[in-house]
Amino acid sequence: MAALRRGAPGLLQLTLALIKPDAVAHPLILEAIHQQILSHQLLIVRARDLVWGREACGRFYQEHAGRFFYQRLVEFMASGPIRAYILAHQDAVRLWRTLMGPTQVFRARHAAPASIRGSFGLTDTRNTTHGSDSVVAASREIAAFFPDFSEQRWYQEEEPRLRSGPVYYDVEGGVHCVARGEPPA
Ligand code: FUP
Repeated sequence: MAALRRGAPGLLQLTLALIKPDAVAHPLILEAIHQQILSHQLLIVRARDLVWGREACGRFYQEHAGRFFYQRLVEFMASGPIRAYILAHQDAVRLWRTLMGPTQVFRARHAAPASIRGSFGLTDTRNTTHGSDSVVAASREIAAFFPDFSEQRWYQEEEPRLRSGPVYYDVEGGVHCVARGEPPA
Protein backbone atom coordinates (compact mmCIF):
# COMPACT_ATOMS: atom_id res chain seq x y z
CA MET A 1 0.00 0.00 0.00
CA ALA A 2 1.33 3.45 -0.93
CA ALA A 3 2.47 5.50 2.06
CA LEU A 4 0.49 8.58 2.96
CA ARG A 5 1.91 11.49 0.99
CA ARG A 6 0.53 14.23 3.23
CA GLY A 7 3.96 15.77 4.03
CA ALA A 8 5.23 15.96 0.46
CA PRO A 9 5.90 19.46 -0.90
CA GLY A 10 3.45 20.73 -3.51
CA LEU A 11 0.67 18.38 -2.47
CA LEU A 12 -2.47 19.65 -0.85
CA GLN A 13 -2.32 19.39 2.94
CA LEU A 14 -5.40 18.68 5.03
CA THR A 15 -6.49 20.26 8.28
CA LEU A 16 -9.51 20.05 10.56
CA ALA A 17 -11.38 23.29 11.21
CA LEU A 18 -14.16 23.56 13.78
CA ILE A 19 -16.59 26.41 14.13
CA LYS A 20 -17.49 26.51 17.82
CA PRO A 21 -20.95 26.94 19.38
CA ASP A 22 -20.52 30.69 20.01
CA ALA A 23 -20.05 31.32 16.27
CA VAL A 24 -22.55 28.76 14.96
CA ALA A 25 -25.21 30.37 17.17
CA HIS A 26 -24.91 33.55 15.08
CA PRO A 27 -25.74 32.91 11.41
CA LEU A 28 -23.98 36.07 10.22
CA ILE A 29 -20.77 35.17 12.06
CA LEU A 30 -20.95 31.60 10.78
CA GLU A 31 -21.38 32.91 7.24
CA ALA A 32 -18.53 35.42 7.64
CA ILE A 33 -16.17 32.63 8.73
CA HIS A 34 -17.35 30.41 5.87
CA GLN A 35 -16.60 33.27 3.45
CA GLN A 36 -13.11 33.69 4.94
CA ILE A 37 -12.47 30.05 4.10
CA LEU A 38 -13.67 30.49 0.53
CA SER A 39 -11.85 33.77 -0.06
CA HIS A 40 -8.49 32.39 1.06
CA GLN A 41 -8.44 29.54 -1.45
CA LEU A 42 -8.93 26.89 1.19
CA LEU A 43 -10.77 23.99 -0.43
CA ILE A 44 -13.66 22.48 1.50
CA VAL A 45 -13.21 18.73 1.20
CA ARG A 46 -15.94 17.68 3.64
CA ALA A 47 -18.26 19.57 5.99
CA ARG A 48 -20.78 18.53 8.60
CA ASP A 49 -22.88 20.16 11.29
CA LEU A 50 -23.26 18.30 14.55
CA VAL A 51 -23.74 18.50 18.28
CA TRP A 52 -20.73 17.02 20.00
CA GLY A 53 -21.14 14.57 22.88
CA ARG A 54 -19.34 15.43 26.16
CA GLU A 55 -17.34 12.21 26.15
CA ALA A 56 -16.00 12.59 22.63
CA CYS A 57 -15.26 16.22 23.36
CA GLY A 58 -13.35 15.30 26.54
CA ARG A 59 -11.27 12.79 24.58
CA PHE A 60 -10.53 15.32 21.85
CA TYR A 61 -9.15 17.82 24.37
CA GLN A 62 -7.43 15.14 26.49
CA GLU A 63 -4.09 16.96 26.28
CA HIS A 64 -5.66 19.77 28.34
CA ALA A 65 -7.16 17.48 31.03
CA GLY A 66 -6.33 18.90 34.45
CA ARG A 67 -5.89 22.47 33.26
CA PHE A 68 -8.11 25.11 34.85
CA PHE A 69 -10.19 25.60 31.71
CA TYR A 70 -10.65 21.93 30.72
CA GLN A 71 -14.09 21.34 32.26
CA ARG A 72 -15.38 24.67 31.03
CA LEU A 73 -14.04 23.94 27.55
CA VAL A 74 -15.70 20.52 27.35
CA GLU A 75 -19.03 21.87 28.64
CA PHE A 76 -18.92 24.72 26.16
CA MET A 77 -18.00 22.63 23.13
CA ALA A 78 -20.86 20.22 23.89
CA SER A 79 -23.34 23.03 24.60
CA GLY A 80 -24.67 23.53 21.08
CA PRO A 81 -24.22 22.87 17.38
CA ILE A 82 -20.75 23.07 15.84
CA ARG A 83 -19.53 22.79 12.26
CA ALA A 84 -16.58 20.63 11.22
CA TYR A 85 -14.67 21.08 7.97
CA ILE A 86 -11.87 19.18 6.34
CA LEU A 87 -9.92 21.91 4.54
CA ALA A 88 -7.23 21.48 1.90
CA HIS A 89 -4.50 23.85 0.76
CA GLN A 90 -0.78 23.45 0.15
CA ASP A 91 -0.23 25.11 3.54
CA ALA A 92 -3.59 24.33 5.15
CA VAL A 93 -2.51 23.93 8.78
CA ARG A 94 -0.59 27.19 8.96
CA LEU A 95 -2.98 29.18 6.78
CA TRP A 96 -6.09 28.27 8.78
CA ARG A 97 -4.35 28.96 12.09
CA THR A 98 -3.20 32.35 10.79
CA LEU A 99 -6.75 33.19 9.73
CA MET A 100 -8.01 32.16 13.20
CA GLY A 101 -5.48 34.29 15.07
CA PRO A 102 -4.13 33.76 18.62
CA THR A 103 -5.98 31.49 21.07
CA GLN A 104 -6.55 34.20 23.65
CA VAL A 105 -9.03 36.79 22.55
CA PHE A 106 -7.37 39.82 24.19
CA ARG A 107 -4.18 38.89 22.38
CA ALA A 108 -6.06 38.31 19.12
CA ARG A 109 -7.75 41.71 19.35
CA HIS A 110 -4.43 43.38 19.94
CA ALA A 111 -2.07 41.45 17.66
CA ALA A 112 -4.41 40.34 14.87
CA PRO A 113 -7.61 42.42 15.04
CA ALA A 114 -8.76 41.33 11.56
CA SER A 115 -8.35 37.63 12.38
CA ILE A 116 -11.42 35.48 13.02
CA ARG A 117 -10.81 35.33 16.76
CA GLY A 118 -9.85 39.01 16.83
CA SER A 119 -13.10 39.90 15.08
CA PHE A 120 -15.56 37.51 16.69
CA GLY A 121 -13.98 35.88 19.75
CA LEU A 122 -15.80 36.43 23.03
CA THR A 123 -13.50 34.83 25.64
CA ASP A 124 -10.47 32.52 25.72
CA THR A 125 -12.89 29.56 25.74
CA ARG A 126 -15.57 30.96 23.43
CA ASN A 127 -13.03 31.78 20.76
CA THR A 128 -15.02 30.86 17.62
CA THR A 129 -12.81 28.28 15.93
CA HIS A 130 -10.38 25.39 16.25
CA GLY A 131 -7.63 24.37 13.87
CA SER A 132 -5.24 21.41 13.94
CA ASP A 133 -1.74 22.45 14.98
CA SER A 134 0.20 19.94 12.79
CA VAL A 135 -0.40 17.49 9.96
CA VAL A 136 -0.19 14.62 12.44
CA ALA A 137 -2.84 16.23 14.66
CA ALA A 138 -4.92 16.95 11.56
CA SER A 139 -5.01 13.24 10.62
CA ARG A 140 -6.08 12.26 14.13
CA GLU A 141 -8.68 15.01 14.39
CA ILE A 142 -10.12 14.40 10.92
CA ALA A 143 -10.57 10.73 11.82
CA ALA A 144 -12.44 11.74 15.00
CA PHE A 145 -14.97 13.85 13.09
CA PHE A 146 -15.12 12.05 9.76
CA PRO A 147 -14.70 8.35 10.56
CA ASP A 148 -15.73 7.35 7.02
CA PHE A 149 -13.10 9.59 5.41
CA SER A 150 -10.01 7.73 4.21
CA GLU A 151 -7.09 10.10 3.97
CA GLN A 152 -5.14 7.47 2.05
CA ARG A 153 -7.86 7.10 -0.56
CA TRP A 154 -8.33 10.87 -0.77
CA TYR A 155 -4.62 11.33 -1.58
CA GLN A 156 -4.84 8.64 -4.22
CA GLU A 157 -8.07 9.65 -5.88
CA GLU A 158 -9.24 13.18 -5.08
CA GLU A 159 -6.10 15.17 -4.25
CA PRO A 160 -4.48 14.98 -7.73
CA ARG A 161 -7.69 16.15 -9.38
CA LEU A 162 -8.36 18.96 -6.89
CA ARG A 163 -4.73 20.10 -7.12
CA SER A 164 -4.69 20.29 -10.91
CA GLY A 165 -8.16 21.89 -10.99
CA PRO A 166 -10.13 23.76 -12.11
CA VAL A 167 -12.36 23.54 -9.06
CA TYR A 168 -15.54 25.28 -8.03
CA TYR A 169 -17.47 25.54 -4.79
CA ASP A 170 -20.72 23.59 -4.97
CA VAL A 171 -23.08 25.60 -2.76
CA GLU A 172 -25.63 22.81 -2.52
CA GLY A 173 -23.14 20.10 -1.59
CA GLY A 174 -21.12 22.49 0.57
CA VAL A 175 -17.80 21.22 -0.82
CA HIS A 176 -15.37 22.04 -3.62
CA CYS A 177 -15.63 19.90 -6.73
CA VAL A 178 -13.52 19.40 -9.80
CA ALA A 179 -15.06 21.21 -12.75
CA ARG A 180 -15.86 18.94 -15.66
CA GLY A 181 -16.90 21.24 -18.50
CA GLU A 182 -19.03 24.13 -17.32
CA PRO A 183 -19.73 24.43 -13.57
CA PRO A 184 -23.42 24.61 -12.70
CA ALA A 185 -24.89 28.12 -13.01
P1 FUP B 1 -5.54 26.52 19.97
O1 FUP B 1 -4.68 25.48 19.32
O2 FUP B 1 -5.26 27.93 19.48
O3 FUP B 1 -7.02 26.22 19.92
O4 FUP B 1 -5.12 26.59 21.52
P2 FUP B 1 -4.93 25.50 22.64
O5 FUP B 1 -4.73 24.13 22.08
O6 FUP B 1 -3.87 26.04 23.58
O7 FUP B 1 -6.31 25.54 23.44
C1 FUP B 1 -7.39 24.75 23.04
C2 FUP B 1 -8.65 25.39 23.55
O8 FUP B 1 -8.63 25.48 24.96
C3 FUP B 1 -8.87 26.83 23.09
F1 FUP B 1 -9.32 26.93 21.85
C4 FUP B 1 -9.86 27.30 24.11
C5 FUP B 1 -9.42 26.58 25.38
N1 FUP B 1 -8.65 27.46 26.26
C6 FUP B 1 -9.32 28.11 27.28
O9 FUP B 1 -10.52 27.93 27.44
N2 FUP B 1 -8.61 28.94 28.10
C7 FUP B 1 -7.28 29.17 27.94
O10 FUP B 1 -6.69 29.92 28.72
C8 FUP B 1 -6.60 28.50 26.89
C9 FUP B 1 -7.31 27.66 26.08
